Amino acid sequence: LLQQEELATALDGDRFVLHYQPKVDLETERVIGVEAFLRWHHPEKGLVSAQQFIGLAEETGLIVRLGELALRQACIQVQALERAGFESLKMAVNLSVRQLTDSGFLDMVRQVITETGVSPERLELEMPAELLNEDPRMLRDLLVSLHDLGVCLILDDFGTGSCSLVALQQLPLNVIKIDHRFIRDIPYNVSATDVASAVIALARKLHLTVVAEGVETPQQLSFLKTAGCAQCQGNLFSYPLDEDALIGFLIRQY
Ligand code: G
Ligand code: G
Ligand code: MN
Ligand code: NA
Repeated sequence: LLQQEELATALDGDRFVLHYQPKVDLETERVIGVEAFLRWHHPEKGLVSAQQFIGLAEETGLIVRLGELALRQACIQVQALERAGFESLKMAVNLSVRQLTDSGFLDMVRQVITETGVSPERLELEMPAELLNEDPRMLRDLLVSLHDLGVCLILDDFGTGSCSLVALQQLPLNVIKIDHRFIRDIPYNVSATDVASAVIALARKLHLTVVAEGVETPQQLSFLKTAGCAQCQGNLFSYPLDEDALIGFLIRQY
């Protein structure tokens, strides 16, 4: 069992890294960005995935420090990719509600952008769909401030939980991501294919870019292309890769 103290010690000891999953534009079939996922280099357990510690980090509040570390690392990686010749790739960073509602969040984002010198347009912030359950005024102020910084705003896990269409239309969001649970059941489950098509059509009407995550098969890819999905990511293209493997993958692609 992973414990709070162990997590805090790992945070002090700089035991966390990011892995990056390529995201592909379906029209050009080229990599246009990556999504960063936290991983913990654990002394006994080896590489531990975020799924096994993000919940604990959220409950204990350690996610605030851990999230800052992830954002900084992601921005540093953008600069490294730029030096390696990949000058237009976007970097998506996952955020928890606990971080987004922290009073210091906006200043932290500003500070990290300034400190690392990253162009805000290269940065994409992924917000969980459950964020839309927060107080509407607070939410609007937060998203408008983030949007004003010039970063791209992604609504993650779309289709899970409830989401007001008014909010979807009125908040300064740029991208919605169809949750991998819908993609998983394409093309054999009619309700999953119906949901995916409907979300893609809705996103286009609202002038939002739509991304499908968790794409694993050529059948899913061809369904999503036909339905008009703009971007895809998933194990069909690549698992999340460490820094060196990502550069290798990109070099082979280009
Ligand atoms: O890739 P993995 O199965 O480990 O991801 C599990 C969950 O952890 C996903 O929901 C993902 O969004 C979340 N996650 C991964 N990295 C981060 C991060 O840097 N910050 C936050 N807040 N969540 C993350
Ligand atoms: O919550 P979020 O959407 O950020 O997390 C996406 C999750 O999906 C992560 O845990 C990531 O590791 C995982 N993932 C990425 N690609 C695939 C895939 O092709 N199939 C499956 N099943 N999961 C994936
Ligand atoms: Mn995500
Ligand atoms: Na998701």
